[in-house]
Amino acid sequence: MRREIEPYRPHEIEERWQAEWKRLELDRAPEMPEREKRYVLEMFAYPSGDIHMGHFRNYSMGDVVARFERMRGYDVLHPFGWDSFGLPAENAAIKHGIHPAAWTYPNIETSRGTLQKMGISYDWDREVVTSRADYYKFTQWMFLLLHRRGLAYRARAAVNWCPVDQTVLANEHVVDGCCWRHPGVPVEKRELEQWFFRITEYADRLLAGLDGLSEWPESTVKMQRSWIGRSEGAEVRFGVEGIEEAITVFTTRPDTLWGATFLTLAPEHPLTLAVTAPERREAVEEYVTQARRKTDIERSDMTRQKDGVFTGAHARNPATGEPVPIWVADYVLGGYGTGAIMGVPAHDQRDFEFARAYALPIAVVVQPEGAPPLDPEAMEEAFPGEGTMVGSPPFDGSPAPASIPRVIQWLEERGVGRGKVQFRLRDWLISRQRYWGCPIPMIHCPACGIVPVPEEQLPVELPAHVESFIPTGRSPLEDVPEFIETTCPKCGGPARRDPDTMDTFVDSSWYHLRYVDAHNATAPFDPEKAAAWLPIDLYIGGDEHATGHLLYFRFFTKVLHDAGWLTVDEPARRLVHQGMVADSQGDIMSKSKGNVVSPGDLFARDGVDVPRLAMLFFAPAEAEILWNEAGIEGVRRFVLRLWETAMQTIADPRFASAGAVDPPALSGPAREARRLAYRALERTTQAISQDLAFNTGIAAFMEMVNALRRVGEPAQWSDADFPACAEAIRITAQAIAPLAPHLGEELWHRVGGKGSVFRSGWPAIDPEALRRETIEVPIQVNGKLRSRLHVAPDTPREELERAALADEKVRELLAGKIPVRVVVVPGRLVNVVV
Ligand code: ANZ
Ligand code: ZN
Repeated sequence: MRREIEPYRPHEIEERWQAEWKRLELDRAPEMPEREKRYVLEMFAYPSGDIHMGHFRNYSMGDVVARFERMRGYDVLHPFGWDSFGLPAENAAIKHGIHPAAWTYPNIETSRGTLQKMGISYDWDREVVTSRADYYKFTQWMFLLLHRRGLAYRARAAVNWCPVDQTVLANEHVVDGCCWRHPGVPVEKRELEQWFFRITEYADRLLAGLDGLSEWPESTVKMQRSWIGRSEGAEVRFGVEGIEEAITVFTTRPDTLWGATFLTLAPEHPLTLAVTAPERREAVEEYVTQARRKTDIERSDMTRQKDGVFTGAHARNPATGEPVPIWVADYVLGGYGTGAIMGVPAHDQRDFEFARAYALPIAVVVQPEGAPPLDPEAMEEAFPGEGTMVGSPPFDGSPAPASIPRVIQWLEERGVGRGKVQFRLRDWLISRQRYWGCPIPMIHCPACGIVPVPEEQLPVELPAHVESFIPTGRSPLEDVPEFIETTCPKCGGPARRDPDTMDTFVDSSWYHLRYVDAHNATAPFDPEKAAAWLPIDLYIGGDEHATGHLLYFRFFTKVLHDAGWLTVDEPARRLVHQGMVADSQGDIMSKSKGNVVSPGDLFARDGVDVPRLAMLFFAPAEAEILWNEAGIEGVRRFVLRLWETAMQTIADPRFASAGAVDPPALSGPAREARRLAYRALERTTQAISQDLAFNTGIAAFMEMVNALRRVGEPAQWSDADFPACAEAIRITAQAIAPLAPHLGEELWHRVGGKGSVFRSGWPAIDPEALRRETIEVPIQVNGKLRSRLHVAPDTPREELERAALADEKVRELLAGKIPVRVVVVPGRLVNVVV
């Protein structure tokens, strides 16, 4: 007889438990952890519209881990916030003709609502909103700290400038040398006074710290390493005829100095025009103007034809004493090294191509070992390899590049060069001439110069109203007299505030610290709380931040460490990049492609747990997901089957009085179902604590439910099997709870659990139950018992033969001899005849 069972009603279940969790303050982290702590963090969000599938995936993953860690008895900090200043908000506001705040805050409301509906277990009491004065007061505090420590400074810098919009552009907004909004209109470079953070001061430590980040994706560590880009080499000075100053080049191959047959300056090198001969001036100026329009990426493209112009001037090679022509070429970048290079065409491919293009001399100074000598006339490419130094008098016969240290010493003794470590990393330009950002807490006084705003005057509030925030290349704040006009904190005279706002990546460089003490009104955070909660144990977010945010927040951590605010000097122990969410065709979901699935629609149909399980089931954390209906359908069927089986089990009169499991009394299928329940538990434990391959855990639950059904309808389970099957349901209720929280909680209460499942502990694995049932099969050699196999009862003939011959004892006895015959009686015996 089949009983009517209650249907699965996800919406009702979710609403009920979410209210109860709130009442229990399940998601609240204590001020200070009392037990061992776990800090689980997902990158916070730009409040652009509503939560999308990428968010859903990222936050669900973090939530699984946070809930699991709570169940295991840790004090868990799992907070959330909004990266709400910045260009996306401003651009959207311009587009819709509203104030950025009027766009931002309703979006936060909507998105928070969706996250709460999603049941993500955030401690909302610690929410941070970077555009709120209670937060950015301390972003300004951070700026002042950096300034005090000599890490914030002002300098002129060349920025991208769109002549149509009259605005500064980010590098990302320059496409093929033109403004992204105005194809065909070349971007210009403008010199502006800007604020910088001296991140280069930390280049060495940011690099060294990477060695300790063993739980970060290797690819990200590699990207940071090459972004920081440490190069060892030398600076060499070349005197210039007719001018006082020398041209200094940076080279990683000072051992090839004797082969330097020309110098090349970057177009923006300060000496470019100074050295240029009058008759070459026009050509050089024309070239410099052209070069301004290109991005560094275009300029360093190896495949591009290398062009340049001769300045008409010469320098003297300090090693050979020979004059060398000075050229200008845009393959030399102004922002790297010294912005000038020595051209060694025989040993550097770019220089080789350049020399061939302009018929410049090529001098071989390194000969390859055991190969015919290089002939400059016949060479088809540069020889950058190892060899013996030639044509380099004091060093002829020495190995190259192994002699570099000796060459550097030689240069230093003669005062024409020195060893130099060069980093690719540039200082971080943080000022923006935009409205919707954190005001820079600096004051410009005609008498005292640049004066920091005293800490007790923070926050410098962003005026709520500006005439227009449409970018014009100068900050809109300049036109707000109530903001801009102030008094100098030093002399009390009239002064002006700095009109610029900070890059939003400054806001996000320390938000993870604010969470530990989100309501602190007098300090960004209490160092004791930070010491207790940091580092982040698991950080989940996109890999697009590899050389941006993920470098900046390491930098801030080190600065705060040095200033005595943090005990750690790396922010996150473990980093995971969640994979993308694509549609069923494999196209990444995006508004412009029109292939987005809205999480809200999914929840309306299936509730949260089914799409959440599907999301986790589709692929391991770091792989891309192909979101598809068939997959959701499979997960939905599994959930319904589990629900139905659980309800039938509970409805059985034997359920309430079910005794302990008696393993030897179990039928084969029941023993297998029990084993699979423990395997699902084991796999889920591993997945969450190690590889985040949640999909394997969910697959194990699916197998387990199928195995339970193979034991029969619950009403038909034998009295011996019943306790084992009921136990499988009970384990599932707990072990599936991190993955499908509402379902888990509901099942937990239905099977008689007390209190929230998230406070019920994590079920222990019974290794005995995990063991697959095996039988013993004796192995004979020439009829004599020699060893035993432990295999599944239904192991086929071939498998038994293979296993017997692979047996160590048997192999010893055979000593390489090939058996005449192998007799196999499945389930009984193997006899090897030699
Ligand atoms: C002479 C030479 C000879 C070089 C040779 C290489 C091989 P990394 O490893 O990237 O640091 N270089 C220096 N400054 C540059 C700039 N601003 N723009 C473009 N190229 C620049 O590479 C350093 C090498 O890149 C330097 O060593 C210099 O070329 C070039 F057989 O100097 B070399
Ligand atoms: Zn003053």
